[in-house]
Amino acid sequence: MKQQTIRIGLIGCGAIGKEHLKRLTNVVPQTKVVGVYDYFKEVADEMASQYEAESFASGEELIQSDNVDAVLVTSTDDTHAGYVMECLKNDKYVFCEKPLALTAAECAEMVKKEVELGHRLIQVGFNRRFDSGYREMKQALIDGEVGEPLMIHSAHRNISQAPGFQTDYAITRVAIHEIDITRWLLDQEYDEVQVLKVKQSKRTTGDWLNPQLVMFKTCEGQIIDVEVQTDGAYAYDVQCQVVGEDGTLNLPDPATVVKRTKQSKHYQLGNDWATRFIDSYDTEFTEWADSISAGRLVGPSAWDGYAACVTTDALIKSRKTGIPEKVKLMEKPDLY
Ligand code: ISE
Repeated sequence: MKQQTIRIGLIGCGAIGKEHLKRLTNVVPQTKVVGVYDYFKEVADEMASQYEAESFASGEELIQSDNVDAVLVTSTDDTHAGYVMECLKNDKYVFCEKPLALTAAECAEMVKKEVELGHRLIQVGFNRRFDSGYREMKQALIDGEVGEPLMIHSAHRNISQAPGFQTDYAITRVAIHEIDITRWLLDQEYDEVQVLKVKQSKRTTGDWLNPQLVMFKTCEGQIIDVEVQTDGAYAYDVQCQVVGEDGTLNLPDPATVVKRTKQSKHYQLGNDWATRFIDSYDTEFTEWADSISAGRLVGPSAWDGYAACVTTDALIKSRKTGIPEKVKLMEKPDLY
């Protein structure tokens, strides 16, 4: 049976928005982008004419349109909360890139509203949950292949940042991926978190702290360390090793040709998130569309977005106080 097309409205036509626009048009079979909005009207108009979509005068108008079934929010972080709340008011599915909001209080509002509605509408863009390597690690943990997981060592290294980058973004935009993926891998919430001050890199080009060492302790006492390098790294490199009672699990590097030449052996590492995690985005949106068609969202939820935001707040506080800070979550509603 042919599935019904899901008509998508896109808010925010920057780099990631354009990436997803292509994906929803060329990769995901059951979606069609029918409307776009961007703060810069000429950018939206250009995308609209390229993809035969309507250019809307505001994000709110796009959300309220009867022609739009589901909304994709890829605008600037400070606008996420407003658009997501508007989608909830209009009972529309919304996929929001991380972070779900700038504050935990705004995420809590969304959770409350969804609970009132009695069904999930929000999915958060934690794409790593759709990466085949992380999925294999999760399955190995579920199958008990390395026994009980005891700790995780991880690294998130970037080559450079766009102008305007700030110290906090290393937590809210970068380490937020590890905050989510380790909660998911271990199926645990965090008890406390900390940022440790470390020697600074001379390769940092902007006015922000780099690197930062970020630590999480789960409610069961497992420790996770994350080396966050936001500038000057040799490649875009994401590492994750789970240490279990009976063995370890390592996130695989992306498969590329191994070259043996000039008495050496090497292979190419990527330079950014798009090259490293491209397949995970394809799977993320294909499964999102499938779950909408099935009438039941299963991807990262508003609760996950909320838990991540409470954790980033505690980490930012810890960087200032220098001590571990508690992660205080509200009671988890049954909906999640
Ligand atoms: C960036 O801010 C992101 O949003 C990407 O998802 C992440 O992979 C990258 O490392 C960050 O710098």
